[in-house]
Amino acid sequence: MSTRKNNKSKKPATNGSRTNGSRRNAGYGALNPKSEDLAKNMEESAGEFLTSDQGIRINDNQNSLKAGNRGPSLLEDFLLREKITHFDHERIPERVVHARGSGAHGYFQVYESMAQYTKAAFLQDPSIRTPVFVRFSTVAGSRGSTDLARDVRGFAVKFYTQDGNFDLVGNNIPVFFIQDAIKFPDLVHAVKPEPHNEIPQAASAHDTFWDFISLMPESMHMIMWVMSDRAIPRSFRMMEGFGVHTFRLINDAGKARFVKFHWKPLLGLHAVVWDEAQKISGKDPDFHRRDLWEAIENGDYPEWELGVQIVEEKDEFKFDFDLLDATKIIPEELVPVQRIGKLTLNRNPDNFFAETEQVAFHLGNIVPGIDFTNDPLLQGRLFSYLDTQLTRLGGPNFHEIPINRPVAPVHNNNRDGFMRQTINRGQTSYDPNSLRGGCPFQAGMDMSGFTSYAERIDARKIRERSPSFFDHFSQATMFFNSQSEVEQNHIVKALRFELGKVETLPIRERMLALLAQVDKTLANKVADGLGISVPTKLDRPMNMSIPADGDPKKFQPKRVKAEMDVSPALSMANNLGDAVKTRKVAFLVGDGFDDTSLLEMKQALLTAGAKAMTVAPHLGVLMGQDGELVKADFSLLTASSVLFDAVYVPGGQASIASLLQENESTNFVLEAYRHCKTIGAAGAGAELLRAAGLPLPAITDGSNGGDTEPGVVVGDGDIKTLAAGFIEAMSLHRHWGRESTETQTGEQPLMNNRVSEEARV
Ligand code: HDE
Repeated sequence: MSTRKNNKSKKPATNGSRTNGSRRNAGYGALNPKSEDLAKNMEESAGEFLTSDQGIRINDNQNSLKAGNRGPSLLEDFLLREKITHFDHERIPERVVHARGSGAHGYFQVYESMAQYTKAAFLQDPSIRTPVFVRFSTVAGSRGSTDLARDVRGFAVKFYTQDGNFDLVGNNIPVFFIQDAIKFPDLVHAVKPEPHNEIPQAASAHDTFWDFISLMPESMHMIMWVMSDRAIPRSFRMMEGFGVHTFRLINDAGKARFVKFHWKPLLGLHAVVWDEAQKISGKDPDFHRRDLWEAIENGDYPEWELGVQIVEEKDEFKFDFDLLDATKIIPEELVPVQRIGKLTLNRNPDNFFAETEQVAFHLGNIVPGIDFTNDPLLQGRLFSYLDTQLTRLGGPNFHEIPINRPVAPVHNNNRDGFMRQTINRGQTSYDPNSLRGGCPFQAGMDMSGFTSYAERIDARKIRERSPSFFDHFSQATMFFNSQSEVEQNHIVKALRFELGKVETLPIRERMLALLAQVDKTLANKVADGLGISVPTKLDRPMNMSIPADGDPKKFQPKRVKAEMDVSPALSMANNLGDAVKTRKVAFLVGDGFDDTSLLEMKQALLTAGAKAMTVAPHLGVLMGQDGELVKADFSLLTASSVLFDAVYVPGGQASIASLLQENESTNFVLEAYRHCKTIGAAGAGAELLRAAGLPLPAITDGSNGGDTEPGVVVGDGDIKTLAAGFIEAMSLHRHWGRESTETQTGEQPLMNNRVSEEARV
């Protein structure tokens, strides 16, 4: 028996706590085959010796090997060299787009069999939970950039189905900037930091982006979305997801139908305000990442319903837009979204790099029952996603990385390459073969063998865009018309901000000319903010993306009579959902707080599913006037109102007196007020609101601010009534009426003015 074996049993004593591992492992197992699969690669150090990568136990991890204690280090020091070499190579290239992201594990379950439409195995049986890994992201910023950039959010879902991996690589906006993949590198070069000085980080508000956009009228629908509050979500958990392109569903009989995929969040759609977003970027650039992580750790599992819009093949040309054009939506009022199942995220990754960074999505990962269409953006993506991983993950074997490998078995004749993990046994690695009885076999269609949809194509090879793609403005106008007055004002302000950062005047002017094609009032409002006027003459040719010998007239945008002027489903205001559950309320308290007003409000919020957190002049423990002890979760220095959804100030003279000694406390409530959040105060708490200069409601019976000040809830009596009023006010998410008294002085509310016929192209 070797000594080593004996020694192995002499492990350092531990407190026996492998709690983290066992708690997490408790969730693994038969319920989630992917988690079980990942567990094979897990490493836990608790109770283990420190070793080299070769398994040699290390005795001294503090000193390199030297010739004498003041002498030079020796080349022989294999431990030093191994450690430093590994460290030197820890980084891999970040994603060329969507570099900044956060992921989570979960599962998907269909509500009832979709066999009528698709043979996809994971859409057949409501009792089956298909494991998923989801990665949310921003697009333009680098890996370490802020979560709160104004940007599209990626919403990529990898389904580990029994028939192989299906990746739905979508965004939180249902359309895209461009129609043809050949323009993607141009778009991305334009939005990324400018190449000469690498400024600005994670921002579209600069010349090159707007220069490109001002010459690409097809981007106008998308621009309306990214200038709207959709581009500054309150949380990943509160945004929609979209597959963007039209895909196909194919059933067992081989019948195909067109489909658009949607994710509908059960918590509703919510955003922050732009000023808040910019402040969060400084106070907590990991705001969305932290929000997702904490929600899952707290057991508040984020949920989305999967929706489908299904269009019969015979209806392909029934719409006034082209189903293959990714700058168009199918309005929900035309084709309703059927909710067919639910996605639940219930486990945080164990290791960011191994899972969230190394996950490789690919639009081309589809399973029998789902297929592509000829959308030219989709077609280009089919090439890009595999290709990009070769550089990012270093070779063709990235499908073997644990997070990427399917739970379905893999057998083929692909071989070798950098970092190959699989040990393929046997003599043959080709097909057909006789030496292995022809294995691995091709699978018949009745055995889930994938066959591409046999779409008939009879065409000339040509570099052209279909004229059915040329209406660039109708849906942009429809989006703008569908927004509430507040949402429209936010679009105006966003455009003023973005174009205000553009230094080249002709770019601003070209953008105003394009905006006028969407909505004249919108263009004029933006122009007012920029101190210039909307050009009367259009900068022609409006569309610069014409072939060198193409006919400029043929390539100009043209407006088709839209079937719909307004689609109420497009307004976030019509999709509030539950705005109380999981929301964070800051309790501003000092020593001597009123115990009842703190405890009863906290209880009421917890019952409603919200979170209460104390923010105090100092960290440590605070004592109430009746002796209640509470821990300060944050000090006024470590927290900020922008990190909370609402603010509550319990009573207690001494508590208020100590808060009033800190400027931060009045700033806290004032800023929350400006960001239209619900603010509540009990008893003496109202003094803090008054000191901050907040208008208080005429009534102080604890109801929701009445008509005078919605969202400011003050009570000097029963806390239960106050709590009910406070929670009711929170359920509205924000009290936007406050905005009209600010900054927009003298401006008329935006009406749904369409561009007059003459002004249109
Ligand atoms: Fe992507 N996109 N994309 N994209 N995309 C990538 O793939 C690309 C597009 C989307 O969390 C890259 O692995 C092209 C539309 C998401 O890992 C790359 C075109 C939509 C993610 C790539 C598009 C998306 C990516 C970079 C135009 C919404 C992040 C790293 C034809 C439907 C996935 C990578 C993750 C990532 C190419 C347009 C969504 C370079 C060429 C439209 C959510 O392959």
